[in-house]
Amino acid sequence: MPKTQPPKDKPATIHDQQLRRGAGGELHQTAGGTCPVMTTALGAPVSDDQNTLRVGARGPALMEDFHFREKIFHFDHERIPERVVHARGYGAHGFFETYDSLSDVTRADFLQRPGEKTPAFVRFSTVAGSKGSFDLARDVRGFAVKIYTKEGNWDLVGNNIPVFFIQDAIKFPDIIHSVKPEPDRGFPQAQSAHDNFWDFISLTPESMHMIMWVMSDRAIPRSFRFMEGFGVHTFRFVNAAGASTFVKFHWKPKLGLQSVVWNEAVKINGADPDFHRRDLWQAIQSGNFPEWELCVQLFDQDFADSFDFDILDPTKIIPEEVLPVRPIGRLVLDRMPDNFFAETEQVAFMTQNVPPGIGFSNDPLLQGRNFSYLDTQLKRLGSTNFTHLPINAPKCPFHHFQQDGHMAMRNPVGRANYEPNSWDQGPRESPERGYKHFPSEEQGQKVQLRPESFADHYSQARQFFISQTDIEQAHIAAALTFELSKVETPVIRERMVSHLMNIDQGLAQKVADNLGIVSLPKPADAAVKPRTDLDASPVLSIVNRGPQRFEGRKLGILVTDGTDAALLKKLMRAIEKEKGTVEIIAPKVGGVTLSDGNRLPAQQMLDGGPSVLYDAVAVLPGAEGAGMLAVAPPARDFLADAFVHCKFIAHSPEAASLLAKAGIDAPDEGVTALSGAKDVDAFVGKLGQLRFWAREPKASA
Ligand code: HDE
Repeated sequence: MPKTQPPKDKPATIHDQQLRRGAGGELHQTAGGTCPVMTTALGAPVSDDQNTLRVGARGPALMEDFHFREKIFHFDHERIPERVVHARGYGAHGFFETYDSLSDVTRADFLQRPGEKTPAFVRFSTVAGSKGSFDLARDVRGFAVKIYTKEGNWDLVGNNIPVFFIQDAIKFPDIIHSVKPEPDRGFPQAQSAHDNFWDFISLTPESMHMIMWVMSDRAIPRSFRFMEGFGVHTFRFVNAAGASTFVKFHWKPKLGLQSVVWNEAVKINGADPDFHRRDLWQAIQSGNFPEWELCVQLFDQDFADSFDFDILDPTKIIPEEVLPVRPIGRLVLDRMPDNFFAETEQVAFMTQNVPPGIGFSNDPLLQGRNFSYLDTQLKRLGSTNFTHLPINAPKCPFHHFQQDGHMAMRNPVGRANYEPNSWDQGPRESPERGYKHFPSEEQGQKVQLRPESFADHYSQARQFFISQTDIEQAHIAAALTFELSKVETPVIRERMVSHLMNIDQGLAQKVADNLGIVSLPKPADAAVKPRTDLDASPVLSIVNRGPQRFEGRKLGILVTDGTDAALLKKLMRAIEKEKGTVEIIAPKVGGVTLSDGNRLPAQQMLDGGPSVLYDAVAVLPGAEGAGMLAVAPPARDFLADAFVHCKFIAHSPEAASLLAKAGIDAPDEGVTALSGAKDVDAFVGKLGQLRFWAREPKASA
């Protein structure tokens, strides 16, 4: 045997031997134990995964080492292109349950039988940021739902905002380029607060309604679980007789709507960039399955003709007060993917995935999307066979003659790969069962023309603004001020204010003042005179429609050694009864010793668990602990932030001095001193309001 070779079954050196041992020094289990033998991708057993094949222990590597070559080759190719938009997303499995038969309006198979459950997968996302960006960007959220029906997949690829920036798909690359990092400098990441975005927007009046939504609290949701979703476009339902009904889709969260405030969002991004995905993960893993109702607005051509705006214009809504929504089923998310990449990353949503009974309108944005999504999947997933991936494949039988291509996993079996054929093999079309496009009458010249009926860009922007509470209006003004303050070119800021003049004079004045614009510009030229007669639509406000319960929310309790065990227990029980969750924050993550001598482990250490991670907080130090917290900056921030973010705060009598240190000199009704059990009920009774908004004008002044 040549000298350079180790003895057959033994590691060469003591060091080499150590490499094969686990952290505890024990040998990894092998064939005889629970772990399977490692193999190459082709199944050859691997004997050494610590060392490349070399000529001697210190010699050059050998090309012959196929295991090394295969391992590195595969690693080098682990990334696929991220989505051009909606790159950062998080998905979950669940089901859709039908309430009533909708056979009168649609032949969609999954909407025929009350109580029927159909498997579903949902991916939530931000739009602008790259895959590794943070969750609390001010941005639209994607709300893409795939329902695996027995007659093919239905993808409702929606957003958490019911309108869009543009009216024609041809402008999509422009709006997206403008919001993405500027091409010369490569920043900012996941932010609309920069010149290019506001330059494009200020030159695109049709975006004004969407801008009101994006500058509102809708763009900084507290969690995916507390967001609405919208199909945005007008779609069609088609019934068995071939009759069509227009339909708009809405997802309504069972736990109600909730957002964070901007100062909080900025801090959450530092404290936990994965705040939204962690929230969904924790909710589902703990059995608190998030749920939404699918609601529809159904209408016919007569309604469309009589409505104030064009139902094909994706920058307009139909207010629920004008056309009520009807719940038709519920979506429950009850299972996380086994593997993020295989499912959430590789899922391919496409607006053109519709089963019989659901069809399209002529909305020019929807028509454009129907082209785009197929292209993007080919680029991203690399093969026409992306439908073979389990997450994308239908769960019903399917038969066709498509074949070959990269990574084909299924090909037609038998001689026939075409039809008609004489071999009596393969599938045949079915005029009865097959998808039929709605035969709408269309005529006209070939033109590149924006319809006159799309020309009103301000009236619904104003309607959205006046539908908000004072608090929410103030947030919109603050968001516009923040964003435009990051715009370096004064003329762009002024141009935006000139648009705001057409929406609401007060808003325009406030933003101008905040930006230091001395004299108000002229209102922007409007193609159609903005209307001021549209009634407010109170359902558009988040604050107006609070859930009045704490269910699904999280209380952060800051404790120290000596915390009153009985009080803590009472508080934790009360929150549990409300179906909320509790997280314990302590000076050390190992926990504290309570007043009764018991140890309580913590989930966060003080420095890692700021109050921005919670919906409400309680600060319950013991006497000694209170003194220690009073000189700890993170404890002061914990309280000061909770106060400024209008959270409900409970505190033990010992924490009074800490409140003063945090600048809370005049505790209001949102701050509850817990001196006994009855105070716990009073505190928990308030939590359903989620925030003590009455504090905000003073606290943020
Ligand atoms: Fe998308 N959009 N989009 N979009 N969109 C994509 O498809 C596109 C639009 C939406 O979680 C891409 O698979 C065009 C409106 C969601 O995987 C791409 C236009 C709405 C997702 C694409 C729009 C959406 C996408 C990129 C203008 C709300 C994420 C990756 C006409 C109703 C889906 C991909 C997921 C993704 C094109 C406008 C929602 C490039 C051309 C309006 C939720 O195909």
